[in-house]
Amino acid sequence: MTNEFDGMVETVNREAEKGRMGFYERAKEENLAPLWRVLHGLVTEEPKKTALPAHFSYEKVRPYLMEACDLIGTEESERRVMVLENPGLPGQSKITPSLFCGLQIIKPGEIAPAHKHVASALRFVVEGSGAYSAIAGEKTMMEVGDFVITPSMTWHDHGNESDDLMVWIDGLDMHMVNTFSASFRANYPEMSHPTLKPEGATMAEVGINMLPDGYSHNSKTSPIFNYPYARTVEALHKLTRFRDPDPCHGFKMNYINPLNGESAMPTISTSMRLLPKGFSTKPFRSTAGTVFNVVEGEGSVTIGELTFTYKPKDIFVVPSWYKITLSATSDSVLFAYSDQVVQEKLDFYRELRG
Ligand code: GTQ
Ligand code: FE2
Repeated sequence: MTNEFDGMVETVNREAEKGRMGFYERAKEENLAPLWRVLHGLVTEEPKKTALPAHFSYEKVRPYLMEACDLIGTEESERRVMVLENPGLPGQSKITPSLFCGLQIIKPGEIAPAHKHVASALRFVVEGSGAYSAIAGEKTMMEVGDFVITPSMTWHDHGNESDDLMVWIDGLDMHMVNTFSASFRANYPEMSHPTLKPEGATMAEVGINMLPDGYSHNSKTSPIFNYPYARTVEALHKLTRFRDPDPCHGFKMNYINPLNGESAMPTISTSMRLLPKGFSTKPFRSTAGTVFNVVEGEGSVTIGELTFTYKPKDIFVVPSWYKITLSATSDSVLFAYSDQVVQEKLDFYRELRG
């Protein structure tokens, strides 16, 4: 599959290489390897296009979620999640080289047991109502379109006290954590973490542009762990009355940590955008690998050479350096998450408009 000249510097003479093979073999014995055979594969002229554009139709995916419901419980599985794999990265549980995407399903009466880990997680609710996620002993009830955060190394369990199934997207950064071999995890000794704060406590503390006197918070993640859809979509619609849409992004709002104005999560950028009916975006590309979920509306998205039509609940993936254009046939509200914030912190991020 990989040929031995893959990634080899064009200037290395293939004939001359034959005379060097013995040297390479002896060097290998000492765990040494010549850079000149791999240099341009390591330091590429443009981003490597390993991940591919992909579209997951919720209509097609949902029956598999239902089947998983019949086949395994949340106690045995810990989390009943079907992983969305990038077709260019099979078997790696990656939706982009740095990000995980899964669809988690929880039945009425079920509990997904409490655990914690270094990886941060986001939940984006796709279907159902009235299941909760409990973060450090505070429950939040979830509705479609809500964006919920599980910060690094924070106890969390999920439960469904409603009569309906609930499905949400799990976005995690564990591939970043694992790149640095920095992963730890632990299970809580009981199924659920004890309740320490009443529901809505954090919203009262930090959700109204006020802080309790003497409040302190020492996490790099926003203390707000549920950004309800109702408030987000209301703000977006209001913006359309007095602001111009960005030609490439439409009306786009980023989720932020209200304490410092930075990204709500330290490792994953999150946003919601509104594309009014008939709006078509100008081409845009960036080095951020991005996962989109359609909350409302229909339209089409072109990613590189591929065009997909989208409907509510569909998920699509825009890998690094693929050109994206969106065209809304009805008012469209799109959630997105990406590795942009990490790339910005590390000075890797690049974008091109047009
Ligand atoms: O819900 O805690 O999809 O820890 C992967 C890892 C979900 C979770 C995932 C997790 C979770
Ligand atoms: Fe977890």
